[in-house]
Amino acid sequence: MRSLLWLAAVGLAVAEDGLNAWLRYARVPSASHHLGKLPSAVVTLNATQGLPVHTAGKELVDGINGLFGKKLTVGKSKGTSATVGTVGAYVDKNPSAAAGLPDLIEDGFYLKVSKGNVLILGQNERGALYGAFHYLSVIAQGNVSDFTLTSNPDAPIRWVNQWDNMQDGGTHGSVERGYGGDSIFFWDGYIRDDLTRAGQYARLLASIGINAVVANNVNANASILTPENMDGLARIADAFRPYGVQLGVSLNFAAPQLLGGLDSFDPLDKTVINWWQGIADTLYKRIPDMAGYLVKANSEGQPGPMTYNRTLADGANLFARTLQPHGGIILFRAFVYDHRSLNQTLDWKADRANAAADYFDGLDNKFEDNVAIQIKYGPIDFQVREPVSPLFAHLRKTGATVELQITQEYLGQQAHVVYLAPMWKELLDFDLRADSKPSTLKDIVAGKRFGQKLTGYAGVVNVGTNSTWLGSHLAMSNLYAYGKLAWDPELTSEGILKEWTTLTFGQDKVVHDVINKISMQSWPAYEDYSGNLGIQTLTDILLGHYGPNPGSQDGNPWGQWTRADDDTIGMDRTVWNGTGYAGQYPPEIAAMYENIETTPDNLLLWFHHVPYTQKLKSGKTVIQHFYDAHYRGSATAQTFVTLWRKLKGRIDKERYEHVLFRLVYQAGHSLVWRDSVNQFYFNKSGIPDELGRVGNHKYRIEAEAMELKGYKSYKVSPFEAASGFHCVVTETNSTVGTAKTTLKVPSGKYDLAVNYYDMALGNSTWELFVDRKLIGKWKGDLEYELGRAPSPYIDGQTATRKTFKGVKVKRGSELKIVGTPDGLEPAPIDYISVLPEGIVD
Ligand code: GCV
Repeated sequence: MRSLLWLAAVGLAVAEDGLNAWLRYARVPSASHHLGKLPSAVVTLNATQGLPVHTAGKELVDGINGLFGKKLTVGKSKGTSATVGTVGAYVDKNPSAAAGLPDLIEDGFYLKVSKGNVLILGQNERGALYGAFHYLSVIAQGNVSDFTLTSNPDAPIRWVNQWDNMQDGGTHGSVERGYGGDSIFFWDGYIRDDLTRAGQYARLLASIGINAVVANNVNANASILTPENMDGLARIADAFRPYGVQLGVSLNFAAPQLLGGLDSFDPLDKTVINWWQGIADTLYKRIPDMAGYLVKANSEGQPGPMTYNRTLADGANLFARTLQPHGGIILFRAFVYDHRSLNQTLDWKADRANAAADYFDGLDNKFEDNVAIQIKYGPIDFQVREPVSPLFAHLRKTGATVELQITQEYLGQQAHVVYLAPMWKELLDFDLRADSKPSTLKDIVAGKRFGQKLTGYAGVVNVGTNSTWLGSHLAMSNLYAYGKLAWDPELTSEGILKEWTTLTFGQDKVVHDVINKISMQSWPAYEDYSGNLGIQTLTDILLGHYGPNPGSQDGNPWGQWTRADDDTIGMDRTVWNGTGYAGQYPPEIAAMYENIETTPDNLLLWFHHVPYTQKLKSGKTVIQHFYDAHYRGSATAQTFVTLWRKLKGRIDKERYEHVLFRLVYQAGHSLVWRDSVNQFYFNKSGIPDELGRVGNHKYRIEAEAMELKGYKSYKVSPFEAASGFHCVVTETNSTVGTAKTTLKVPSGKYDLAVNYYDMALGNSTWELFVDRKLIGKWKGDLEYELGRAPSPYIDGQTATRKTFKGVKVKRGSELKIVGTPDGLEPAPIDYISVLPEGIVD
């Protein structure tokens, strides 16, 4: 008790693990001054335990207690009150009030705050809960003034997709592209017994307006539909229901065969249709409010209707018809392409980017009314920069949802801070000029442009059992922003961030300034130090999609090609000479991308194949832009650490240290990115950096050039993942290695940066000595600290930097690293930089 009082007195939050994210309800400054402006009681209209209005009442009680220390009574009282319920229930009790109420659409809410009385009305129960969360968010930001607000969602579909597997193991583990731990829903082939986290997740999602979650991976395991697992799904739906979040299910198209024992999964086969009808009826019996299905078909090895020469519409309609009696909908994915047959060498016109429009053209009026097409924002796959998918302009009758990715698959996997709202805003604001009329993506997915009813947003989130949900506290601003933009795409990235920061970290201006600076610079910085000018992110696309490996894009049928050779780079997607992709856009946009002069620099290499010496609008050549951008981006990443350090003592230690650790790691890995990408293109093009930086690192001592005992030189592949293309590894997996050198620098204080490889095959130990004094000792255990895809290789995914600041050395000092291997990790070292103060290289 004493310690609790003490913590309250110093005003510092207790250590926070992130579980409550932005719904912490932490005490606001000067809380006691505001009590008079808050309600004293909560009155819930039409509240049934386990449904959203009831939840809204509970949140109001808990929220106002936490935020202000005011305990609300429940039920009518003489004083002020917060009344929450549906419009219908309110008007039943107060018929005369009906005329004064605004028009609300599904899930919308009306909020009126006046002298401590609060009226929260939802068009439906969910809307009432959204209104309650909105009110709590406003007061949590310290605003207790009177206001009136009518808020309707921009689009009806605001879903989250989890890519959770039924089982851990396999290529992708418990959550495919998940970096925050194991699935909160499934374990060992079944639905978890304890679904507490599912309920907590639904709470967070409801507070940002998300109305459905597809819990299982689009690469679906048919076993999700066994009777036992359908019972389990019903339990997930029960955990979601108090928050108005509906459950959606991903299907495996071949389930009739894989699970049902039929000899076919042909969507036009009567027995197959009946089988699926049985599944729908069974599911709805267990989950009457199920949202519907999500289907990935004929893509990346998944089965689909094309196996039987049926169209994608035949496939989607099969499910649509089985759901119609129950009111469910289908989100059918446009991410359809063949990853096996594309041939880069033989076919200049082959292009994965063409696939979606090619497959869906001609089908627009063939889909049932309860089908919407779910389209990734760009035509390839969640890259750091892609043009908006042209398919959005093709579907006029069938509704479209835009698929965004909150889990940072190609964008640093939550080990790098990348605030994504600015990227999403650019995409949503992009005007496709369909029929030469304003046709922004946001208007298309709101159904405003073409008038479809079933439109909206799908966000791939992939939270896990980690208490931070996504594996990083700062990454949660992306989830928050996703929900907010799906509700209202007019909001600004900075506005959303400010709100999230206040709710997550409080009102300290310094905290705000730092988080704003880091976040708003993070996407441009990441783009700078990864793939530039629309060449794609350049992650290793054959392995974890995480670290740099530009060479992995080409020479395989995955179709993420860059067509980089010794002189030229970029995909020619023009109509006149290339793959014709540019021609999939409406004429004004097609003309812009067709012409190199009017193609924006940031998408130049997406649309055009050019020499490295091609001049950009900035006046720089492509290759010099690569070099400069990589130096600029990685330099920005270094500043994130300095900025964050200002927050020591201003936020709780737990979150401060967690974020600091990641930012230090990111700063180091941004240098790995910089050097790998620059080295790769320098080697290819042979064009030197005008500023002489690339390949020249005067502060570096290559490990392979040191005096080695028990260590040997090792040629790294891909070559650019090591400075000097080599590192050192211990001679055996059980013997210690030593690398020594005599320093030739003037005596003084230096930062010693050791670049090493932290593979997922063991936990080697490294010890750094100067003149026999131990400077530092660390383990290769990042696989436990960072959720990013683990790699067993010495490559750009595992390359890591450890820096020791301000170390005293003398001219002639002996610098020594001792590496003790562990498991299959041979304590690899790339190089050591001896850096004068203020220099990072
Ligand atoms: C769920 C990319 C990802 C896959 C993902 C796929 C998809 O290829 O790397 O992990 O599969 O997209 O969106 O279906």
